[in-house]
Amino acid sequence: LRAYPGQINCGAALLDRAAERFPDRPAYLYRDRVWSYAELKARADRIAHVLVDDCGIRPGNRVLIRGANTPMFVAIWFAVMKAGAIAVATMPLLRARELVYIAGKAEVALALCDRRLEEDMAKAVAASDHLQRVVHFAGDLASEDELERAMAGKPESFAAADTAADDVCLIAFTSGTTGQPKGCMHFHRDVMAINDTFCRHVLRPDETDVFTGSPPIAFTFGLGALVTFPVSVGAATLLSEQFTPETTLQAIQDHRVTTLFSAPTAFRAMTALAADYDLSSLTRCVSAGETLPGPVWEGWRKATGVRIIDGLGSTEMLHIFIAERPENMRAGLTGRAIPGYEARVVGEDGRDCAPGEIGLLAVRGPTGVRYLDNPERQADYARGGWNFTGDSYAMEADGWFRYAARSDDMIISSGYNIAGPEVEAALLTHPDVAECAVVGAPDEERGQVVKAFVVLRRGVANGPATAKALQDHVKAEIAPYKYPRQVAFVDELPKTQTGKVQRFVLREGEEG
Ligand code: 3SK
Repeated sequence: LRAYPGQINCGAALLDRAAERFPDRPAYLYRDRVWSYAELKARADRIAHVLVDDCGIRPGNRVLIRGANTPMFVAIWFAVMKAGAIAVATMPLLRARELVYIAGKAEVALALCDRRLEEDMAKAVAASDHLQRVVHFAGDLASEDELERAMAGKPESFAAADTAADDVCLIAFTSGTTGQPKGCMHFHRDVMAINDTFCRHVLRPDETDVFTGSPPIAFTFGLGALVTFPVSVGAATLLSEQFTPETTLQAIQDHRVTTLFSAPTAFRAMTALAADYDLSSLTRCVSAGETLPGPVWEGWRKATGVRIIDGLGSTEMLHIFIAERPENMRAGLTGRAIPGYEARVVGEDGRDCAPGEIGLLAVRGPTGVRYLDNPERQADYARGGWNFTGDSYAMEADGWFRYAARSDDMIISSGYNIAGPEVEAALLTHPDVAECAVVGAPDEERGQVVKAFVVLRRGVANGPATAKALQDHVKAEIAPYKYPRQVAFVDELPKTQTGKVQRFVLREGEEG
């Protein structure tokens, strides 16, 4: 891993370098517009002037950004970095109550908001003790807006704040898979490090690549995928606010996309349609954020010839720290610790587990957890210099990691340890199952029993006969003791804004 200087500004280090090396290459494609790197930099610099000269932003101030995946969002993010301020990027679907919570926790006074999302922002400002000012921007580039007008008179160049490598530059909020979102602070050097680890060693892109994908930029998976990774090498990125399986496939064909980031459910949906499109440009596909079931991995490989990189990352660690090059990827395995990171699997007593034994994943490297104002969670996640991510894994003798479950998703039934995701993967191989989530339900006799919440494909009847067919199917696919003794049919699964299933909501429902 590169050693970073004591003073570094990640916005300048990434964007100014790309604009210097590749001024005329396309940086962002959006609707019918193409922004070159020179244009992206000029916009980011003008916005930085607006932040500093007009809004009084000083290094260390926090700026909330509210918008969908648009080039304006990217320019604002770089402007905040270059001004030495701290970006608090928020998902577009957040409602006023959630914005008030985040603004309060992160102590944010200024927000930049896409005007298409102003309604909840206005309600949040009215209800917040912290938010004082909102500057609107036209994320769709369809009109002259407040920010565009303020930018008009500003110089095209901005001297970036002289920030320390260890200055906080972003506060990312977890998506709430285990309850209330928690703020995680990251430094300028952390943003540099994700490019020098996952991007450099696993993706290995260059300026000729074309990136696209569905994760929101406000989610750190999307921030790396669609902002820092492509900009670090001068590649082009296609952004869209709303990707459906069809529009994503069409975009890959039309723009000769090489590098796609998405989530397991989307890969599954796209697999069924892939034959109708020319996807021959694709060389890298990355899935993260949720467990990638083996059948989805295999289905995509058969349909496209591309082996999905199933990365393990977290908001606490900023990005992916276990993954593998696509040509090495093996079904059912996540990969090895990315160069720069170390990972091990330990038992509840802190000793290292034997090869193949399931335990708690611990990781350390250039990034790590720094919770905002949450010493209890900090002490729980960071122990003895290692980050305990809350995932249960086994490490094989060759250093490859095999995912078992989120530690909360391990089900103990009659003394058996059953990983919920394994049962989910088995259910997903049944043609009637569209989506499912498996949790432990309390049971007097067995302690817990395996319970499956199933969303059926359209038109499939949800009676006892279907439940029995699914149970028999699981018994035939994996060790029969793992079959779901209870099956509940639901119209949809509870999910976070980043698309992660909130199994804790299902579990709490069971516990009453
Ligand atoms: O939360 C996650 O699953 C994740 C995965 C990859 C990169 C970043 C994140 C937050």
